[in-house]
Amino acid sequence: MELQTNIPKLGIGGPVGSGKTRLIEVLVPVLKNRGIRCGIISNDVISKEDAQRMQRTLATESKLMPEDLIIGLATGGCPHTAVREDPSINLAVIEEMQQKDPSLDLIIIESGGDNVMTTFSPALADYFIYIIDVSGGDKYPRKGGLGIQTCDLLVINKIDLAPHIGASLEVMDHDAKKIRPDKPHHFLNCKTGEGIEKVADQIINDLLFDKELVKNTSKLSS
Ligand SMILES: Nc1nc2c(ncn2[C@@H]2O[C@H](COP(=O)(O)OP(=O)(O)O)[C@@H](O)[C@H]2O)c(=O)[nH]1
Ligand SMILES: [Mg+2]
Repeated sequence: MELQTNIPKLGIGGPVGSGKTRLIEVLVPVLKNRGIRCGIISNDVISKEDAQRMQRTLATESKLMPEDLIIGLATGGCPHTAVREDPSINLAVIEEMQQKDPSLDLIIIESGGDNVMTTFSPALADYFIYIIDVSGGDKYPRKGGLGIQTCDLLVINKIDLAPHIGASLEVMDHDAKKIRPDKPHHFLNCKTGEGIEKVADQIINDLLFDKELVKNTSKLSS
């Protein structure tokens, strides 16, 4: 069988607890509604807890996708290595997934949590989302870091917590624009899903639409 080697690959990185897994949980149903079928790889240092959680939330409970298209990788060592320096294990899993289901449209790869320095190898991810949350205060975007500065899309999550933390979304918006003048950022509340349609639109526009791989997709409003 011929492999669809050009399958679009979306990398998601960010600090521990910023909402990487939760973002995937709210993104997959929205993409599915638009005719996009996803496979998921979740990298973590020692556990496969996140993959097991998504197998439950996205497969067993909601039947949104087959359980065997959600793979957990316990990578050991530094969380960056498996997605940046040596992505070979992730690439092998992607090849297996494509063999299992050649009609997949998108692979989502969650990186292990980091300290703002994650980036993905271009061999592994065609599009890179970095997700931070407001709970560390509104200083986060302006302090920068490789992930925040180089990602294709910056997601600022947990906006529901901003009033409790005393974080100003206006300041975060201003600083994100300043540090990434030509690249997008979106605010998100993964608890309610507020903002997820904009994130999905951005991914479709930037990663999928160009490649003409969006099937049965409602036309994006321009
Ligand atoms: N209040 C609130 N909690 C969130 C939001 N997004 C994620 N969480 C919670 O934050 C915790 C960490 O999320 P998770 O997706 O596991 O983070 P990860 O370590 O980056 O994968 C979980 O308890 C989530 O339920 C959000 O938008 N608002
Ligand atoms: Mg996670």
